[in-house]
Amino acid sequence: MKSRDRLRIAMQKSGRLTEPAQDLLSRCGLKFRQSRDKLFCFGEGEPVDLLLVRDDDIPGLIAEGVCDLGIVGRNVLREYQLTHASNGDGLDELRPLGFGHCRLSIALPQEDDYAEPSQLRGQRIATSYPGLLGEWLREHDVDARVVMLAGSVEIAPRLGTADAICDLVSSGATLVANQLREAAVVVQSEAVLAGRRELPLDERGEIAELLLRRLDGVIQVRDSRLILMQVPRDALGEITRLLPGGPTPTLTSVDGAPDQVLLQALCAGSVSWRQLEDMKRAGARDMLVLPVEKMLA
Ligand code: PRT
Ligand code: ZN
Repeated sequence: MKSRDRLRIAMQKSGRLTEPAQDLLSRCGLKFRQSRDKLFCFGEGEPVDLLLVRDDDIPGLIAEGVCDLGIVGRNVLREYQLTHASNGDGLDELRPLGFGHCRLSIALPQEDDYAEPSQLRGQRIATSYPGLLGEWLREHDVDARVVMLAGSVEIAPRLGTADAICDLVSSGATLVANQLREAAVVVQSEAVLAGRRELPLDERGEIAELLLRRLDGVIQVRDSRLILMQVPRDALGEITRLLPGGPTPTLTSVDGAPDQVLLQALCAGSVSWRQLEDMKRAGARDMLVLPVEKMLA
């Protein structure tokens, strides 16, 4: 088989997104043989191979056709699109993946109050995201100076090289440790599946579509629970209302107990003890809550 009959996915070699990305692909039924250089992993079973790279290289590899898909932070993808206009144009966020959540935010020294964007006028803002910050400043009609730094952005105000920063935040602990306060959110980010706007028209396109369908099946049920219980028919209305997420339950009659039904429902999100206890008080019994692994409608 020619190499380009196979789909190639780029993901982060070692970092925050590596483990959840691997987990997601394995839930989609993809298995990889790890090669000795650990840069290229040959896919067993499905014709899908992995390229393990730095996250910053992923959008470029897709834009240049070296890879077909990539798992990367929205922050990295959008920054590439903004700073590589001709190449970035053909790229698209195909799916949000629900992990690697963070935000790109502007932060100021703790002693500075913040009320509105116009305060940033004339300030020096240090960032590794000049594209995204520049776009935000234009949208808010703020003329500020963007100071490009590759790393350790958070110490720039203390060093006196900037008045403010624009960096990724998740818990906020790094900001606090550097005596900074979050002032404005520029982008809400999470890991996304990136690809070219047009899927390839050959076999790779078909494999990509198969993968997207599996991915949807995994994402859709990732936080879902299947709930099973026996319910008296006359309490059905009340118990259905108590089901978290308002799903439409499937009902099955119980042999020898015409006043009872077996209720089965797929609930989005977790089901708490309290919710179960409320349903039990309303008459439900033999309740089971099960995690869901896959779904194919
Ligand atoms: O080597 P390579 O270039 O591949 O890795 P990297 O060091 O550039 O990336 P990595 O692994 O740090 O992050 C990969 C992606 O994870 C990012 O592009 C984001 O999409 C996402 N992500 C989620 C984060 C964070 N959360 C995060 N907290 N990326 C970075 N951080 C950093 C942030 O820059 C700051 O220094 O963590 C610190 C803040 O964390 P808190 O919890 O103190 O606010
Ligand atoms: Zn990086």
